[in-house]
This record gives sequence, C-alpha cells and structure tokens, in this order.
Amino acid sequence: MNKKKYNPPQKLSLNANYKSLKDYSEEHKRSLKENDVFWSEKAERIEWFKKWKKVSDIDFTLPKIEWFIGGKLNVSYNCIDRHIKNGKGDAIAFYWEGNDPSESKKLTYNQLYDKVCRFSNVLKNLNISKGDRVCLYMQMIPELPIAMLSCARIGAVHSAVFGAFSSDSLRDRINDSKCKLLITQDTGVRGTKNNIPMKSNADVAIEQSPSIENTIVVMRTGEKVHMKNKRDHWWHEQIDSVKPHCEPEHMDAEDPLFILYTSGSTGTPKGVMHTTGGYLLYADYTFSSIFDHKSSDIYWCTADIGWITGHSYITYGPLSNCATSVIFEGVPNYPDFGRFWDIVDKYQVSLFYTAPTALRALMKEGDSWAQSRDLSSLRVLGTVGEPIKEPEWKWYYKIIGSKKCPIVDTWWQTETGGIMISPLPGATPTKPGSATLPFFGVDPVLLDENGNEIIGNNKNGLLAMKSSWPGQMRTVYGDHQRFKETYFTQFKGYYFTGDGAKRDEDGYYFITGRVDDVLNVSGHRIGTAEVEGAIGKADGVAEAAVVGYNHDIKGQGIYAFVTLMTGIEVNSAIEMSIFKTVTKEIGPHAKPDKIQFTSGLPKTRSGKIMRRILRNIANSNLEDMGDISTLADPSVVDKLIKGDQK
Ligand code: 7RM
Repeated sequence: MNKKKYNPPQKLSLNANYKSLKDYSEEHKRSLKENDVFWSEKAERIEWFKKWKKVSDIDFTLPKIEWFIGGKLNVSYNCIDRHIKNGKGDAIAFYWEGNDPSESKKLTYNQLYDKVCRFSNVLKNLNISKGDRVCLYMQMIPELPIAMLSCARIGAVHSAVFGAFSSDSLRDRINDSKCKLLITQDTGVRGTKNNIPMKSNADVAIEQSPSIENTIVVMRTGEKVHMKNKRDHWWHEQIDSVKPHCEPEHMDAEDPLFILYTSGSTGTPKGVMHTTGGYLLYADYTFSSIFDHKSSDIYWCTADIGWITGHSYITYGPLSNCATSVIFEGVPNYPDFGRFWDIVDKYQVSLFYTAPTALRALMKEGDSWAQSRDLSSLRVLGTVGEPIKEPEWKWYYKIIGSKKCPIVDTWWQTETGGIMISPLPGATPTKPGSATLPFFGVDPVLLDENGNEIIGNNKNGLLAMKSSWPGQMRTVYGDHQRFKETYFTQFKGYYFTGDGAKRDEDGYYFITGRVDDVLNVSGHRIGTAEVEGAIGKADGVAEAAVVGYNHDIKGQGIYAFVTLMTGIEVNSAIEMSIFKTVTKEIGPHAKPDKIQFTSGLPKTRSGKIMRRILRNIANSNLEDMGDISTLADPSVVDKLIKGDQK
C-alpha cells in the first residue's frame, strides 16, 4: 500500500504536548502496561471534591465497568467554576453564530456561570432532583449547552434528542427513560427553513408521554406556539425569578451524567449511558491532546450537540479545558457555500472539526468559496463520523489547510464517549484515509469471525477493544442484558465495535465501515431495521428491506426494496406516502434515497432476507452474486436486476 505520509508541521510539533512519534509510542506503551497508574495521573487534570479509592474495576464478561471508584466531583463545576477560580471568568466560553449571519452572541465563563446557576435553580423549582431524567429537544442555541450543564450541576441526567427527529421518535425516547421534564424551543431556524416546529412536535410527543410533568420553552424565533397552562413555562420568565447561585451537587464518579440514544442493528434505539468521572476525564484529555488545544485557540466543531460529537467536543471537552469555542446554528450552504469559511475568517478559528460529508458537499462547489476567505488562522483540522476518502482528505489538506495543518481523522462512537483512534497533530505522520493509531489507554485488536486475534500488520478484521478506557459507556439504560448481548457476547472478553478495519504495514488503522446492519448517512447513524419498520407502516406496503449504497456526498445512501400488498399499484402516491411515513416515524434524515418496488425479496427457505444480494444490486455489483442456491426462489434475483415490479 505504501501511501505517502504527511509529517506534522515542525512549528506545531515544537510546542505540542506530544512532539514525536517516539514520544507517543513510549507513552502509549506505558498507558497500557501501567493502565491504572496512567489514568490516576491523568485524573489530576480535573478537580475532585473527594479523591477516588480505586482507579478501575473492570470485567467484560459481566460486563462491569467502573472508574475512579469512590471519587466525588461535579461536571459543571469542572467546566465553569474552577476556571473562574483560576481568574478566567472573563474568557469567552462561546461565540454563538446564528443561522442568519447578522445574528451573533458571546458568552464569557462568568456569564455562563450565571446562566447555568439560574437555570439549575429553575430545574429545582420544577421538581427536578438528582437522578431524574430531563429530555432536551432543541436546535443549536446557547440554551442547549446551558441546559446540559445545569442538569449536570444538580445531578439530573440529560437525554438530548437531535432536533430533526420526529415527534414519534421523541416520544419513544422520552418514554424509554421516563423523563420528567422536556426542554424545547418555540420554533427553529436552519438554512432556508425558518419555522421548524419544535414545540408543536413536542406537544404531539407529550400527549403519549405520561412521565412528563412540565416543559420549558426557549423563545428563539417568537413564532406563536401553544403554551399549556401550568405545564409549559417560558425559559426567559423562569430564569428571571431565581437566585444567581447554585451549589454544585457532589456526584459519585459512577453516577450517570447523560443518556444518548443511538441506532443498532436491531429494533429500537439503545439508550447509551455515560457516567460522570470517567467520561469527563476522557472528553477533557482527548480534546486537549488531539486538538493540541492552547488557551489562545479558537475552536469550532460543526457537529450538532444532539449527537455524541457535540456532547463530548462542543460541550464537555472544550469547556473542561476552558476553551473558547464557536457554536453555529446554521448549515454549510446558507446563505451560500462560503458560510463555513466566513465563520473561520470572522472568529479567526484555529482548530476546526467537521465531517467528511460536509467536506464532500463543499468540495463539489469548487475552491473559490474557500480561497476568497482568509483561512490563515487555521492550525489543526479534524474529521469525524465516517471514513474520509482520499479526494476529500487532499482537498481539506490543500485548499482549506494550505498544506500547513495536520488532519486528525478521529475514529470513535457514541459508545466510546470520546476519540479512540486518531493522530496526535504534533506527533503522528498522517496518511489520507487512516485514523492512524490508538489514543493512550486504548488497546484495539482485529478479530477474525471466530474471535481469534489477528496478529501482525497488513491485515483486515473486526475491530474490538481488549481493555476498558474511562469514557466507555456503562450500560444500555434500563437493559443491561442488551448491553451485554450487543457488545460483549459475540467475542468473549472484548468490547466489539461493530466496525471492520484494516491495519497496514505501519500498524495504522483504516476503518472500513460497519459490518452490521447500521448505515452511516451523512454521518447520521441509522439502523436498517428502523427504516424498514417505518416503511412497513406506510399504507399498501407489504414488506421492505433496506441496505446502504455508495453515495457521492452522503457517504452512504439509503436504498429500499419494497413489496406492495396484492392489488396495490406502483405509483408516485405510494412513494410519497413512504417518504411521509418515514419522516413521521423517524425524521427526514432517514428518508430513502432510492426505492425499488419489487414483487419479491430474496429470502432463504427459512425466510431470512439475503441482504448481501440486495447490497450488490443497490451498488450495481452485478457480476458476482455469490451462492444463491439457498434462496427459496432464486429467480427473484434476475427480476431484481431487471427491475421487474411484478
Ligand atoms: C463519533 C460518531 C459511530 C460510527 C463508527 C464508525 C463511524 C466514526 C469514523 C468512522 C471511519 C472515522 N459516533 N465512524 N468516525 N468511520 N472513520 N474517523 O460518529 O456513534 O454516531 O457513529 O461512525 O462506523 O462505528 S456514532
């Protein structure tokens, strides 16, 4: 393979925390060999009310995962109060850039303290206390991280639901974790959409969410919304009538911090649960090392806070490091394709973190959007969410970074809490398409189908972790058995990621993508089973099978094979009804890109759909269909290839 390597810029290495590959390798070896010593040293990065008694207690067979046992701390205190105590109260925590370029705000750490304390008191007044779940259904507005930190301050557990999810999805997530309170906004703005009905979606969800006692509504646009007497409260009215101080709750290191739902290969989304001490330390330390963060940096992560990337690398990691960040409400192409670069220019962003899908969409529009802006402030560029391919990697490197910024391709998951495989910008030579080497304390292995470790380089396999790290999820909320079955059962003694990977001659990892039925559409993680379930609810649909196919911009697109009930004709109304149903059941981001109506699906005699065949058809790999002799009716394959609908 021998791809060209890109060395870290000397200027950056000189002042970086880790300055050479040798530095990295030695420290990585030590981090595995003396794992507990290593993490207890790193844990000094954060402030504890009470020191832990034991660093870790891990058993993947149960599974049991505990870090910093007996330690007490508060995440909001670590993200705000301690910086103020260190004299940094006037530093900017957030620059907020609205969807419309004319709208912006800034918030210092002192101001953040005031807002978080007040809102914490509001939560208490509405009967929220330690351990209660609070659902956050909001767009990218400052009140979202404020609400997260306020929950953390009083020990409530937040469950953020990405703002594009439908009311049905919202309802299911609220009910799964029995949230007592829902925080939302009147309506949302994103690109040319200026009236996203957040509150009215929430109203529909709450009708079937008996655990919700109250809602708090941020007035973002001033659009008229229905406010139910006694149940619904305006954010701005509430915060005015409370005290501006609130003592942080002393939380146990293993007390839950948040739940975040993520898609798996089967059934309903899982409530990934993260706890307090290990998660915060892992977000804090990875942010500092992987972005080589310095107090003079301006950092911008373009992800949505409703996903894990936003939790760890907009809210908790940066704030714990007393960073100054940009939070952006809008989209890359509004008002035009230069918007990202306008923002980099306006705030002199030095650390920039985005998704390959955004890069592909921007690359397609030509270089002039970027070249007409001043991007000279940039120092480190990051990507996350899906494999980055060589064309967009090189474009990012040359056109955005002017060949002077290292690219950190960061591989991780909702489940891992923070970045697991990534270059360190001052130490690791990079290769396009490779997330390179494991972070400190991370011990990846490649397994074969039988669970044997694949030793040596230039090998492909299933990516698993041999040992725990502090940011690891602790359970699936309310279903520890599912936690065990999903991640620890197929390969005993390992955490299985669900991804495949290749390790090249230098031991560098190239993530090849999911090996299960999970799609990655524009960085959104979507289970094929969820989409199939949604399509199946459309009138006239008998059955659906969904697979991914290569898509120029989205990375993967959604390809649905659909059979209709006898007597139902294929027409555009049916197609529309499928789109509408998926939007209602999940959200617009899960709509199929292609629908192929067919009279039958390729099934084995026991009735299992052979997705391999559908994947081949969706990707136009028609030469080798492999063994189709186990199909109940092999003639289905020819019909599918020809596109016969009858
Ligand atoms: C952070 C996040 C996780 C899945 C993961 C992979 C894919 C993420 C990369 C990547 C190749 C990367 N959490 N993935 N980062 N694939 N290179 N740098 O995305 O839970 O939403 O998704 O995303 O398949 O398993 S997530």
